[in-house]
Amino acid sequence: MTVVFQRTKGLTDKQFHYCPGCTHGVIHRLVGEVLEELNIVGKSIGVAPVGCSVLAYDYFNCDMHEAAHGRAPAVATGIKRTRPDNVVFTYQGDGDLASIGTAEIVHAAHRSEKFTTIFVNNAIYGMTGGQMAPTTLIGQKSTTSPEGRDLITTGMPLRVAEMMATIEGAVFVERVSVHNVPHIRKAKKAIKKAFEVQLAGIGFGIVEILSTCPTNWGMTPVDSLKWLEQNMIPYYPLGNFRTPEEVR
Ligand SMILES: Cc1ncc(C[n+]2csc(CCOP(=O)(O)OP(=O)(O)O)c2C)c(N)n1
Ligand code: SF4
Repeated sequence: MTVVFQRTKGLTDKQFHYCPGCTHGVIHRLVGEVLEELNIVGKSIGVAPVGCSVLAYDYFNCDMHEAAHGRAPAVATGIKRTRPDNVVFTYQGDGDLASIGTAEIVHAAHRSEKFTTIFVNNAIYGMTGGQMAPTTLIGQKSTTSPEGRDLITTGMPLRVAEMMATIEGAVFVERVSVHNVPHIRKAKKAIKKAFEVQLAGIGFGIVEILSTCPTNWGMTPVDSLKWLEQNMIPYYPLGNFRTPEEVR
């Protein structure tokens, strides 16, 4: 029988534990496909976060290392410096990277550590039950902002890609989304480019991916895709912020 479609070799056979409609699964698949297409599954080492994707170590078909909440860039730094021939990536949520782990990602970018970060921004703390994250939108309801996020008391949501773009060591910075098929395809291109930057030995690369959390947003999977498009993209504009000459 001719095989016309199969699971990417970049992922294991394990069934995802993610909620229905959660786009963590889509992003896992894109990363897995890129690892397979670049023929780097066997030499890659991923660093899993704390958050809903804590079990990423079960899903990617490469060596994986778990990190404490927000510390994946520090762990990735150690791994990449001691094993420079391996391809190293972190997979982090917005609570992990943009809150408790802000210092780690900022300094890793300033040092231009030669690893790749997949940053999943779903505008909320998913795993712990829907608390406000630094990326929660103004007016967005969460368990710790039941009336909606308030500008005066909590400030503006953090735009990570824009912040990274101010750091010269962040040599590849792009924000993408996975709310529909054309954008999923663009997201894969950005992820591939970020890994190519690492393979070329240039420096630190990050892809911010706008993602859904239907469970904690209190929406159906379809409505959450629409909500992302209508509410997140206006505040978190998509696009490339920096690409090194070598991989253009
Ligand atoms: C040091 C430490 N502080 C807090 C926590 C609790 N905690 C676990 S996951 C999480 C937030 C996860 O949110 P995010 O990174 O956005 O990922 P998501 O679950 O939305 O994918 C928090 C605060 C922890 N595990 N360790
Ligand atoms: S709680 Fe949210 S982020 Fe976590 S698996 Fe469910 S939908 Fe995804």
